[in-house]
Amino acid sequence: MKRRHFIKNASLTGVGLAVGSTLINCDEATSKKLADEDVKAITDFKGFPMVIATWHVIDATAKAMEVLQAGGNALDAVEQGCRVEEANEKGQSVGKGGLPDRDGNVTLDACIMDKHGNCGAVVYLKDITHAVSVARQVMENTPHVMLAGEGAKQFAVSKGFEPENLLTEASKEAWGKWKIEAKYKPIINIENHDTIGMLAIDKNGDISGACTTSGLAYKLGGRVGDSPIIGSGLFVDNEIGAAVATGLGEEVVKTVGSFLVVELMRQGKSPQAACEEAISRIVNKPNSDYKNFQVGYIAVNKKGETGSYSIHQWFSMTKFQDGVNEQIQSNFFNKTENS
Ligand code: SD4
Repeated sequence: MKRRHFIKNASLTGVGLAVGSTLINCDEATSKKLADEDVKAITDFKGFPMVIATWHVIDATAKAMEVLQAGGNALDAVEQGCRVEEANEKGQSVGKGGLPDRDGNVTLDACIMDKHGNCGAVVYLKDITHAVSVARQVMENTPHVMLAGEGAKQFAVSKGFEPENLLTEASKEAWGKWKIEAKYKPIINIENHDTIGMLAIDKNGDISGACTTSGLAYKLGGRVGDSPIIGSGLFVDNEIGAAVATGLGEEVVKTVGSFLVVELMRQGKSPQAACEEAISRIVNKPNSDYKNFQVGYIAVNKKGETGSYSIHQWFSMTKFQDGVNEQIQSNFFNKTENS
């Protein structure tokens, strides 16, 4: 396992103090815009720009950082970062090469959210690799938030996206093997929990996020998970922070997980504590079946502090900050058995 990277930058403490009133005092935070001196402290913070993502995706975070270092904004960074994994055919849970539903259709879900709280999403998108970019087009070029299925595809084509077959030979073969028993069972921590959620803070201290997935392998045709649902799979509040989820989407949707994490940060919790509380809402439900599924959250606050937490072991976050791009293993809830 790689070394966990702790932020030890003295300027962070300064930023923490400077923006502390906004982040810690719930009443003020909900009603007040950042003061000028807070904004200055944030933009002076050496830890920005920064990017975090779910799972081990250092090529994706490297791409996002390249955009940020070139002066790009957080929105461009998360879109470009997610596109790296969407194009990676070896990743069987995102974009091209994603595992299909039980009928053999690869269907993609994605969303994006910017510093103004604007958002766009696509669900059940077929034949278009870069779902995250279609989601951005929905946000920027339609009066809507979400487009689904055939309408989403037609919209993408009208914007110049090329339709292509997303079912690779490897995923077709995996589907063929699955069909022998055809049992639907979400599996903990394999490729079918490899949704890419990415959160970035640019040099101005502004936050954006994106999330893209082919959803759970061998799902029912038509099934949509948490990943394109604003508030569930992703939420960004530029005054507070952002969060993104991975894992069994049904459980994330039921607890509106990413919105919950951000609201907990608004109430003064650290990103780490907020992720832990959101997981505790799932595992502490009466009759929770949490031993049989995984959910993981990552979060960042306005100070650039991060957190990640999951139900089971082996969830990880990739973080690129202060010149270090690395995978960080997440702490997790279920310590009672090898998960
Ligand atoms: C979903 N949250 O569709 C996604 C699954 C996931 O990698 O994380 N896949 O429920």
